[in-house]
Amino acid sequence: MKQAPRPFLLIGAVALATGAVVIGQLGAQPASRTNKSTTSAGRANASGGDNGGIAGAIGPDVIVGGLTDIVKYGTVNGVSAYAVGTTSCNIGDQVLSWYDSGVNDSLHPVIAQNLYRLKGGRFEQVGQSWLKHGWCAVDGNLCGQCQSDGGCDLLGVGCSDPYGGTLNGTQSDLGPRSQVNPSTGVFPFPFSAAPAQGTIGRRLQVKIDDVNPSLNPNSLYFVEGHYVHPEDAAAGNDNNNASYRRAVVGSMSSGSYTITGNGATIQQSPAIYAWKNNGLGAGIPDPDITIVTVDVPGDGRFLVGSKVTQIDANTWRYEYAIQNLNSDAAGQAFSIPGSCGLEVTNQDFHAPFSHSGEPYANDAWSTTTSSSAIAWATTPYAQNQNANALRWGTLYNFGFTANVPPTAGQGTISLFKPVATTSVNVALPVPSAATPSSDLNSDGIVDGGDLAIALGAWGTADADLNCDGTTDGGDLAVLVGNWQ
Ligand SMILES: [Ca+2]
Ligand SMILES: [Ca+2]
Ligand SMILES: [Ca+2]
Ligand SMILES: [Ca+2]
Repeated sequence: MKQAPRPFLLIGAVALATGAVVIGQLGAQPASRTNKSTTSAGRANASGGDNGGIAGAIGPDVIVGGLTDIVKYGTVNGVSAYAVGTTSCNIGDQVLSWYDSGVNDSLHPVIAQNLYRLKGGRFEQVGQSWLKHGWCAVDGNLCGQCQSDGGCDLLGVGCSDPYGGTLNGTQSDLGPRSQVNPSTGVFPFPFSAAPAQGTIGRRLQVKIDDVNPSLNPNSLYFVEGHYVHPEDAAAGNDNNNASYRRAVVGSMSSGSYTITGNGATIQQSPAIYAWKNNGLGAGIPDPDITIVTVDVPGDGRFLVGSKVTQIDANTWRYEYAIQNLNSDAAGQAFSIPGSCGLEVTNQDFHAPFSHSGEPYANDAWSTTTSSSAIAWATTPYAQNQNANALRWGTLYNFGFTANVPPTAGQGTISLFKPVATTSVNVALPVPSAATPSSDLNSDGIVDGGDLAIALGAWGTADADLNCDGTTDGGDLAVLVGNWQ
């Protein structure tokens, strides 16, 4: 007879009954990981997509089978706190350790909870929690037939284990993300941290203005759960560890807005897939959004989403979102190729905030535009190891408006930590090469007004019409050639 679960685990079990669950579908694309373990080869279909993840599985393989109840805790200084219930499953063929004491006490999962908002075509992360440290895995059947191991210290093959929202919001069980290596799944335990602030400390924090319905009309929200476990990582099974579910913001009570889950948990899908799958409205995919994965050799995975929208005859909006799933190296910069005639406006950036004593900075990335690149960057590792790098479990946004339509190209993510690979390239839609307009004052005609500007810019790049880096007689020839 199996060990009786602690009574409050039933909270999660009850919530589960109302949470519809879908086994691996809708664009779950955890392609096999070839850079860490040869045993992962051939697992592309085993851990996602169409077959529910059982056949061909090798080793222990934890996933988020269900995102259940969402608990709210109130608001302090404009920041509201929540916790999201998560039910894990072991879809592998070996048991998964779940120790929280004794010599193996760090062989258990840590659980990240995140909140995202899809608003005005942009998909942003607006909240993140510290990491719930797991304890006591029971023998549920959410993801199939559980082969009971009879105790708390293992998650058996095929078994599921629920943590209700109140458990995932227990402040004393929440440790910092900064002490976890998401690539290896290794972390110290017990974790070290200053005492938690009352009400909101360590929990999933979101600025109340980011969920206020009157400030965010026509917005969709999504919660995400993500398990990190050293055995799952060692087996090369850690690219399927995040799942998302739509969430709906309700009414205000006791100082914060109610948020509830809505519809199915989309298993083995990092939240960035919610952008594409709901890009034209709830449940309506947007074919113009592309999501691609890029793996850092020996490290972890980024997912990059992009969407380009034509605003008018001569204006396009470029939106990129990068989710760091489990790269320990993290991202330091992102760049898109530029061109001589490219005109960029409204270049911007968005990141969720770290909190509760995590050591990371929260300053915005710098933005630059030149004829060679449109770029964003944070402080290099050599200058500040706690700079606002694109760390695991977060999604950052990069956007701009340009005067040319997109073409197939390549963006570059520069890595933050000093690892062998300094950057990775990713195929993306990027602005096509632009030819400078001779209508320098944008009045619709090429004439003396533009000539005056060219003469005033002599020796600088400000009226460089032939893309040689300066303004001189060559540019005057171009301008005169376009005279109207
Ligand atoms: Ca896994
Ligand atoms: Ca068990
Ligand atoms: Ca003109
Ligand atoms: Ca020139």
